[in-house]
Amino acid sequence: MKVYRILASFLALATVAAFYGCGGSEVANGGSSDQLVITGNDQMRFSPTEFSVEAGSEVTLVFRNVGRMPKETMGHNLAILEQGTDVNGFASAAQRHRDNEHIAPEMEDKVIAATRVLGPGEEETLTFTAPSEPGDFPFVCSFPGHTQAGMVGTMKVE
Ligand SMILES: [Cu+2]
Repeated sequence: MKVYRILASFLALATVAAFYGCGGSEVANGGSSDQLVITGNDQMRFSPTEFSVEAGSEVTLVFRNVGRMPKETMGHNLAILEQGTDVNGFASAAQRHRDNEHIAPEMEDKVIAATRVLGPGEEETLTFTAPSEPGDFPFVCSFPGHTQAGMVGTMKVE
């Protein structure tokens, strides 16, 4: 599976550590320093809002919801979109598709890679091949209202 999920925010760190310890999974805090990690927070912001990848390379990206608010009202996803996608149009179409992780099925062809909607403390690892042509590719959180509120960023393909 490309998708890897960790639970848990409100649990003690020790519990989380125990999970890492027994799960044998590769993603953990304190892992390799060159790991690409993007966070989303309760203020509806990504950090960083820009990152670069090499054209055609295999990219591993961890998206982590570092907020505390409930998923139902402050869930976040991260969807990397094709160059030139109208991000507000994409987000508007996504609004009513809660059962599809807030991705409109008719716009899935615009999606290079996307996580599911994550609750507080959750994270997901995406693995995908970067586009072969250089350029700026938008990424958004398509949870209702978030793109419009500025939860957007840019993946630079170099
Ligand atoms: Cu969001």
